[in-house]
Amino acid sequence: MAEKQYNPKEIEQQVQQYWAQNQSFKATENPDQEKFYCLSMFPYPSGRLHMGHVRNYTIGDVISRFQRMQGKNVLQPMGWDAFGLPAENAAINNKTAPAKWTYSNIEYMKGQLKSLGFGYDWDREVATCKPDYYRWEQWFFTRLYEKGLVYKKNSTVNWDPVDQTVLANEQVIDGRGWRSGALVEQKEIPQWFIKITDYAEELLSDLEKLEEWPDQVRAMQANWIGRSEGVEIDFALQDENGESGALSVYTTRPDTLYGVTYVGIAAQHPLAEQAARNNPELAAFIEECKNTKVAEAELATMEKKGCATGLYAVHPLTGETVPVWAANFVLMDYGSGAVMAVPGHDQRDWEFATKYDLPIKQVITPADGAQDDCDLSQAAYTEKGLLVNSAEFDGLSSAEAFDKIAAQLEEQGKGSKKVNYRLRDWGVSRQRYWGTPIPMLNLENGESVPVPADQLPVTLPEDVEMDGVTSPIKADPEWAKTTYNGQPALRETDTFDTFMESSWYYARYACAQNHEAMLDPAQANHWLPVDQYVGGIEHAILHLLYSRFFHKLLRDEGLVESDEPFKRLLCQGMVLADSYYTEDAAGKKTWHAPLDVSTEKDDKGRIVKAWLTESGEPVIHGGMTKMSKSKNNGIDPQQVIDQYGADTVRLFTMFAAPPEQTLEWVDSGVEGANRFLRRIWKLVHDHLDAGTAGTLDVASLSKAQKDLRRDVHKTIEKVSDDLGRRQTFNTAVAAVMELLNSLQKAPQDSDTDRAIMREAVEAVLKLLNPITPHVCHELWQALGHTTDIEFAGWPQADKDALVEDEKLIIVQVNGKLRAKITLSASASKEEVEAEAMAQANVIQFIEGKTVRKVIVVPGKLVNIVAN
Ligand code: ANZ
Repeated sequence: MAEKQYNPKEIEQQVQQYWAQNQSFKATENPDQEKFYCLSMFPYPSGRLHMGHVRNYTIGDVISRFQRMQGKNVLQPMGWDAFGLPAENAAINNKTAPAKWTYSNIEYMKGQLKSLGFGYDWDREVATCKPDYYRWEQWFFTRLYEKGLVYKKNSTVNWDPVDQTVLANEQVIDGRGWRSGALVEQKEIPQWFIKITDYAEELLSDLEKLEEWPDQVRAMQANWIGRSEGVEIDFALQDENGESGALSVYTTRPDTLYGVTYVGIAAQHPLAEQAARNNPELAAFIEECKNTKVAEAELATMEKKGCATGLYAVHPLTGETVPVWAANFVLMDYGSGAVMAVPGHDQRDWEFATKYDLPIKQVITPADGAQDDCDLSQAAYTEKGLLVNSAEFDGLSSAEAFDKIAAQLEEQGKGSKKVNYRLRDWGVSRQRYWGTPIPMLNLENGESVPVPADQLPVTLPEDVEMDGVTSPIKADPEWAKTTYNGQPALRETDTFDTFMESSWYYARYACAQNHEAMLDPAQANHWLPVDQYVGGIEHAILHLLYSRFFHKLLRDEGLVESDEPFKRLLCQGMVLADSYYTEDAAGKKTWHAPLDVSTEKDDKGRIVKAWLTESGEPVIHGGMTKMSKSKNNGIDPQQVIDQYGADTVRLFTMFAAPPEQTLEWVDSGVEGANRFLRRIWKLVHDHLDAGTAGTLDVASLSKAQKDLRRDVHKTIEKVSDDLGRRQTFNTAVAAVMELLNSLQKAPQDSDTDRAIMREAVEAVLKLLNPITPHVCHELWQALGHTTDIEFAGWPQADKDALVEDEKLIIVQVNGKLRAKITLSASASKEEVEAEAMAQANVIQFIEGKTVRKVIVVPGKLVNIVAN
């Protein structure tokens, strides 16, 4: 007799041992079986799993197990995004080396993942900080260099003076470093770039192929790539000596060409720098701009500033001259670093012109004649419309004028149509230590060459001491020293952006143990593309774009055949929890951990009172907010696992919300999930105690038995759809919960009753197995099976069982419910109508009235219209 008490700790350990011994999740290529590659974004080994991880990985595991039960050959790997800044900071704080800290975190977190019962093929584990991983990244980079896809360029970077590192634009928040909070400075240093812009068009157009990605993510990527169609126009330049060269501008609105009243150039534009040589005011302005780099998003709102350069530009069509101004809202690295300013129709140009008293000229008028919308003394009119004050182009629409003006410029050799992308090349150099060393050598003659293949990998020393300021490989002058063809050379001491490692790990899993090559094309092509990718929406742009880019690079290197790495994408929502704080007299908030707080709730579950459990001091409820360090409202998954077991945690995370939505962590919900598992446990054991089950003879079932069986098969149908197509795991659980209510009430007296119950509990265990695999495995064995439920196949709904013999029909008189009747599903319209009209309550409500119309919706409803 099986153990009666549900003891998650014990069974989870046993089941996990079973999986390990049987290598249940080891994936081997098998050409005869349909493959399914399910991948969750790998974690940064920060120390402990957080609830976001738990949610992410539970979703991935549920999908994996579901697909395995569909008979597919499932690959679900796991690894570590192990390079990055936090390891350095932790190492400094804990006086240890980043490597040591990282490896011990990996070990701990791996144990946590195992204790959650995730079915990973651990033989394919990768840690990106290991040379056997990053060596291939280094090799690939040198390949890209040889293909001309890599270059070195001096460029202005966001410099965090505290972290001593370059920050990406998105790491600068309100002008400060995202981590340190320090005011970001501008600095020019040589950097390595990869030409992602060469792939801009394909990255954009292939978004269309990603039909199983959320629209929102595709839109975000398209926006980031930012394709625009415009015209590049040449303006001749004049200084006091007459003509001197030309200046090219990029515009998306050539229809406004006749409205140009000045030309704006970036402060870093060579012309501005040249003009500044004998113009101290301009020189000062350029200097000022150097220290305030603007993110593109701020261009619209920032204060416009500028300085006249003393140069004049000749309008390409009218021949008039307009002044050239250096302006802070013109970016050097977009288009040509210069704009034709049309203050009448561009708001930035308008603000600038208003400030510096430059002329504003109208050349577009609203197409619908609504002149009120167009008051250039108040703001620019930025809509498209009809041309005015534009010589022979007057009266044309903006769209027509776009083509005609472009054509005329082209004819005169003064311009041409051009497609521009907002996407910039990918700067991959970082000045930090804990990353992949960039495999380049700097020679004495100033040249840079890739590290020869036989000298790869360039290994990062792991046994180092961090002084908190300088990267150990920069601090040690010996590290960089080497030779190249007998000549002294210095290794590059910058490391790669960690997005490099996460851009191809999904492919490496296909052949993680391969020591001969980056990828084995046969294995890679067997598993790729990833069928299902699961991860946070915060990666909607950069990580996913870089991975898509890398995939195309891998393809062009002949390593993979597909065009895209991830077929279907699911972005899970955030995990929220209640937050609590106290406030001091100065308004400073102290956030308290939910664990330290007691609450009183009203009958709707709203918190009406909250206090610190220990001291009784009242605290303010800060609402449900994202679990975070700053609000101190993180709930440690480990604690919940220890208390309730992994299955409860998994069940709650899947049940509490649809996967894309935010999940509110509620203790009572966790308890509810645990209670549900106990009920299942009891149901199966009660069934076992009730005696042997007979064979099921579907032909001889009573109505009640048929009804119950129908419930079971309807549930199978619904859960299959919910876990597969819809990916609404919460409604799948709800359906099983509902079924359980009927099952608990069902009699188990006769052989047939027990046979139906047998079929039902087996179905329930299979349906729940993807979500709560430990308890299902255990109960499956308790039912006497010697097979592993994971490989027992998915239950199929019996179509015959789904057929309803009888239907409940609602009878309304003038739209109001007056009766309910149960009729054979095969009853004809006439029979239904007759039965409805015969109901006592119906007779009463139509008495004295004339029946005008009877509407019969078969199997559902009869509406009688009478007056
Ligand atoms: C004249 C004009 C008139 C413009 C008008 C707009 C409206 P997207 O769509 O983002 O490509 N621009 C061009 N290069 C720039 C730079 N380096 N820094 C800042 N702004 C720049 O935007 C293209 C438009 O952005 C261009 O079209 C140009 O302003 C501006 F009624 O030219 B437009």
